[in-house]
Amino acid sequence: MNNTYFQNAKFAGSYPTIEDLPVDEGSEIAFCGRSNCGKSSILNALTNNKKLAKTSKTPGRTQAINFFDIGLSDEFKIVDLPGYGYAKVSKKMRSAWGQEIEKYLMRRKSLNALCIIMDIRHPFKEDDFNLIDWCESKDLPMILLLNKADKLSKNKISQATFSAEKKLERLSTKHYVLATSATNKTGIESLLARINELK
Ligand SMILES: Nc1nc2c(ncn2[C@@H]2O[C@H](COP(=O)(O)OP(=O)(O)OP(=O)(O)O)[C@@H](O)[C@H]2O)c(=O)[nH]1
Ligand SMILES: [Mg+2]
Repeated sequence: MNNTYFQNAKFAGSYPTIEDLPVDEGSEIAFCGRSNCGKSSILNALTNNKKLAKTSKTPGRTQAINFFDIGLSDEFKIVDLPGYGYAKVSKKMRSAWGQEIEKYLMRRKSLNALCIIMDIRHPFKEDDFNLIDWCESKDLPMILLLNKADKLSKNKISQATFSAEKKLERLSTKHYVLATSATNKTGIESLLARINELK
């Protein structure tokens, strides 16, 4: 029963700065990753609701800290963060977002785990490693997604998963690697199970 879609998920608010965030209680999993890796699409896949979080072909779609009440319990939320590494916004904007995200990550006591999403074809960029190392330093559990798996053959997916697991061998913090696709739903059941476990 644990792996059913979060069908009762609801948008719970959008916050441009951390000063306005809902009270820091309960538990949250934050979705992080480079712009365009599919954070919002994965959230929609988990909830079986294509309209829940706004997605776009153009990187930089999500521009605030967005909270979703997932319907598992009153206290548990998923937080969809703006992507990092998006070159087209001005440097000033980039650093302003970066600072808000950083403040959220550093200060939020309810943050229970991170779901770090990467494009399976271009994983482990410097920003991704920074986040992974930061989780390791805080002993914060992480779920690492190799997303857009529909773009690769089964064989290549296995290779990418194996190679990711190898890269993360050194970590002592709890972590999981999953190949996913928001498009054809590969790995979504496993992700539901992991979120249920870490919530
Ligand atoms: N083929 C494929 N495309 C995907 C997948 N996930 C997302 N996309 C596409 O990638 C683009 C970006 O998806 P978003 O979910 O908006 O990405 P995001 O990480 O939320 O982006 P930002 O909000 O800009 O940080 C969209 O065109 C999606 O349709 C996937 O698993 N497979
Ligand atoms: Mg988004």
